[in-house]
Amino acid sequence: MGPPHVQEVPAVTTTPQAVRRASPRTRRPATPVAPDPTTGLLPQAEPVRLLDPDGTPLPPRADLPAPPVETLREMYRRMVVGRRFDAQSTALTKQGRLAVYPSSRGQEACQVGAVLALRDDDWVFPTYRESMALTARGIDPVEVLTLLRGDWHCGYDPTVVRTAPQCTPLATQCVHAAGLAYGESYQGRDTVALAFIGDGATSEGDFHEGLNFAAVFKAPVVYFVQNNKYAISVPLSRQTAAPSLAYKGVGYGVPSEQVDGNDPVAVLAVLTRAVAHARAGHGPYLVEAHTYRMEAHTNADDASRYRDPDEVEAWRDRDPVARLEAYLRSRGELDDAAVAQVAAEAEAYAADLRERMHAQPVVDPLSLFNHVYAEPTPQLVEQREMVRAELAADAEGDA
Ligand SMILES: Cc1ncc(C[n+]2csc(CCOP(=O)(O)OP(=O)(O)O)c2C)c(N)n1
Ligand SMILES: [Mg+2]
Repeated sequence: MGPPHVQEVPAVTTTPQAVRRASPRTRRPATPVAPDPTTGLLPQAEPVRLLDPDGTPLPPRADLPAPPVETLREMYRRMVVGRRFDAQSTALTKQGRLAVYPSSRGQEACQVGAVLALRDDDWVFPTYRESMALTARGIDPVEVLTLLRGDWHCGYDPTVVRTAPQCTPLATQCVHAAGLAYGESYQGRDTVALAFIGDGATSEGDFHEGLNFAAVFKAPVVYFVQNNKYAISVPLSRQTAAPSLAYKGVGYGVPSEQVDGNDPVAVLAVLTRAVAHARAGHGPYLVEAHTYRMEAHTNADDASRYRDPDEVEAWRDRDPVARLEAYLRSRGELDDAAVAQVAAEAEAYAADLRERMHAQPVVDPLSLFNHVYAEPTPQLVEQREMVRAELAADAEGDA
């Protein structure tokens, strides 16, 4: 018998993986790919920008409708008037008419953009830095500056102008905004609350508690961080190791975006989208605007002790007012006459403010004790009585 017929083993031309795929017995079900839970929550890697620093428009974006040009013209007007108001307020500190003034020069796109993204019946929760936003909202500038003159806790009626008192304790406005927005939606109204906050204040617990509460209860709040690079003398690099402050939203399930805060068109477009998100019932939204504080923290601070003048100069080239003006001029929406008219309006606004702030305020010292609590505490009643007695003794001494 000859040797058994040995069938030649064919050369292996396929990989073991391919064999496994071909064999029904060994085929494994494809591992399901879990959806990325951060989808829609993380900001873009780079801040949104729609205008170059010289005002040249960048390609339009399908996901971000450009604001109407008439709104941009109005934005320009309010930014110019706002800048003049800001300079006048700093001057009033030097004339002894204001105790202190925190300037927002350089942050005009954020101050005015936030106001224009809202309806008049929405609520604003400002910090001490937002005097310009408040006047841009139409609140009388003397009423705005009453707090900084030290005459009264708040010069305007928050319920009438739908604007909370300016907060000096950092980040407390974040929880106030969450509570108000939740209350409004609970009562079936579609009001949105926008809370301003600084870069430094995002380290405060109240910022995190506000975000968390708003996210869990879908409160319609826009948290708007103006990252102006400093918390008094503390630079951002000593404040956070996060890739950007907008990344602080994801941990709470809050969608966020970062935007070039000196690009007025981008600021308005991003905030308009954020407000629409909140109003539609999707809960809070976090926006971080990258901007710069051109002046010192307040008139009482010397920024040259901790800031390189070259850094300040570099930001001067990104001026938001000049940027919007250049853009509107290039579109034929603004000419010399219109620019002069807005400048004249700003001068008249400042002159009126000066005149009224130079008038001696009439303040009742006892009003200091009003509205501190709904019901005054025994200590307040006692202190009020002490002040009253002292005033009476003074009056007797004068007589
Ligand atoms: C709870 C609390 N801690 C500290 C302060 C003192 N303080 C006032 S302003 C400020 C810096 C805040 O910086 P940032 O949040 O970046 O806002 P910016 O002033 O730059 O607009 C600090 C520490 C305060 N007002 N409240
Ligand atoms: Mg800051």
